Amino acid sequence: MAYEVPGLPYDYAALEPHIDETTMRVHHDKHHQAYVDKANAALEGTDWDGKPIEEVIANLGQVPDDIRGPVRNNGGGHYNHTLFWESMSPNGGGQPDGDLGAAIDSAFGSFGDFQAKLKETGVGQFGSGWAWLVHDGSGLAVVGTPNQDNPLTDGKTPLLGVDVWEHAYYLKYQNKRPDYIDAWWNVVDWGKVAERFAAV
Ligand code: MN3
Repeated sequence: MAYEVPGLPYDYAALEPHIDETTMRVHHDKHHQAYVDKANAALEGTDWDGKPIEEVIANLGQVPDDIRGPVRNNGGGHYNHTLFWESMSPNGGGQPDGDLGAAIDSAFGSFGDFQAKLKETGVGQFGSGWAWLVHDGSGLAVVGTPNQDNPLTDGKTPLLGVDVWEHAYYLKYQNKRPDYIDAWWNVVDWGKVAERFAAV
């Protein structure tokens, strides 16, 4: 079955003022839709047609050469954005407690140190990409990826990602990517991140 853009679990304007409604409409309805359409077109008629997107992204090396590039970019775009929408909530913000909070303290020193590292990774990503909190098999780590690449392809499990493509923030924040990341913390759904962590 072809991929579809999942509906947002909240209203387009629900993340205001941190993420503006117009950005959410264009980002979700236009950008994500384009990734889905192009991923579907690339995979149609291949053995990978209908496979869960996680499986495709985790096994990119096995995808046929002639479609690997489009699948990497657009399949990655579909997976990354699906995770991104689910990682935000109008009731988000704050910081995680429980096992996830303890694991962040253990890996990075403190929640503030973790935030600084993720921000530095996102701000430092040249051009378009993502900054991620991942589980790398032994513990938590922060990594960056260019374009629509995803840590799954490197065998890591993404727990949280921030989209640092200009389309994610330019209408409201223009060139101020650091300000966008600062604001984005206010909508992070730590309950969702904790669920992913518990499942690793
Ligand atoms: Mn995006």
